[in-house]
Amino acid sequence: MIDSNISDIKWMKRAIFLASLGKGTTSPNPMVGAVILDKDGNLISEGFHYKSGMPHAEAMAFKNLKKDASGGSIYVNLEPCCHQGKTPPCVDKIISFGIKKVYVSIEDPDKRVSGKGIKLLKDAGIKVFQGLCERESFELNKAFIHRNINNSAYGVLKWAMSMDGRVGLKNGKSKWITNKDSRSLVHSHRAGFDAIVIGGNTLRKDNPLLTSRGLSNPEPLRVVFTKTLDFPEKSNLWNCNLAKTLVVYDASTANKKYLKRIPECVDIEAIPSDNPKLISDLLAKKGCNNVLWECGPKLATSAIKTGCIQELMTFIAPKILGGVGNMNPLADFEFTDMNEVFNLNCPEIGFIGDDIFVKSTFY
Ligand code: AOF
Ligand code: ZN
Repeated sequence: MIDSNISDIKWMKRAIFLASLGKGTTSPNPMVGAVILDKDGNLISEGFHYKSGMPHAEAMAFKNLKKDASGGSIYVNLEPCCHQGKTPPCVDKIISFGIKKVYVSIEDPDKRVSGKGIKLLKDAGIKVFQGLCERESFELNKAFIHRNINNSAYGVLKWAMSMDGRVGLKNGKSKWITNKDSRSLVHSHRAGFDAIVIGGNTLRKDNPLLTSRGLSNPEPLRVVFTKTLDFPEKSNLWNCNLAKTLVVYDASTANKKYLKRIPECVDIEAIPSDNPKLISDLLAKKGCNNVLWECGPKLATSAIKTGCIQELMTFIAPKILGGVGNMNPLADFEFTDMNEVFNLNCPEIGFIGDDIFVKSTFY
């Protein structure tokens, strides 16, 4: 049932805004916000979920109550939970505080909930209105939803290229293609991710920091995938004071004698092949909802082929690098017909100075 009253939309948008304050800290949990009105429609409390293990949005809102909520309404961007997890079920709180109307934007895909929370509310005689602002709510929690449905992390692949589609010169030089503001934007984007993945070649060639430069706390997990384990003794990724690092190696090809070069503070996991899907699945198990892939052409191409990538973040600079041998963002997919190529959707385009930013999706 959808109630599209203007003020209901306003309160749901407020709940979505509150939810977004948890960006970068809630994983593996979703971002959730809650707004409570009294029986006369006055705002009496609000709250949001900050971190797994801490109170859910509804619990925060009930904790912050300024007035009696009985006979009132609550607006939440995700179906209230009905399970005992790290925290008690929100449905019980909603019922015990005497709320009469619950506005839910979208269902919780977590199998412990998925529709059961809404049913319990209805069984308790509460009116439930579902579907307000669903598009915005889906967009906000698309990574949480993706991980719950696919048991794999939502992947975003990023690259910066010239007007002629090059990401570096033949000799590997690529600093810098895009302008300073685009590069700062990448740092702030990183803050919204649970992990950043690169391949061994990128580590050896660029020795990146892979941090948000302090914009998020904790910093995203830095993940480097290697087929050889042949890493240098010194690397920015080995500095665990900046952020955590995880090395994932292909056990079928790597030489384990190199393991001793990796400092003890770095986590290490083996996967049985070089299939990047195993990395996405492993990171989902570790509680990552979303992953930013900042890798070179080979790993990026196989990440796309194996379904690890749901979204592209492309920066285009007004430069021409030219040259047949200069670097492309991707390797060959060996398409032989235009019917085989990927057709993307393009929900966002913007300018950063004279660079262009394009967000596109595979769905
Ligand atoms: C809500 N409100 O604010 C959130 C919900 O381990 P727990 O107890 O934190 O439970 C995590 C699950 O609870 C998570 O997977 C999702 O289904 C739901 N998250 N539910 O009613 C909230 N964060
Ligand atoms: Zn809950």
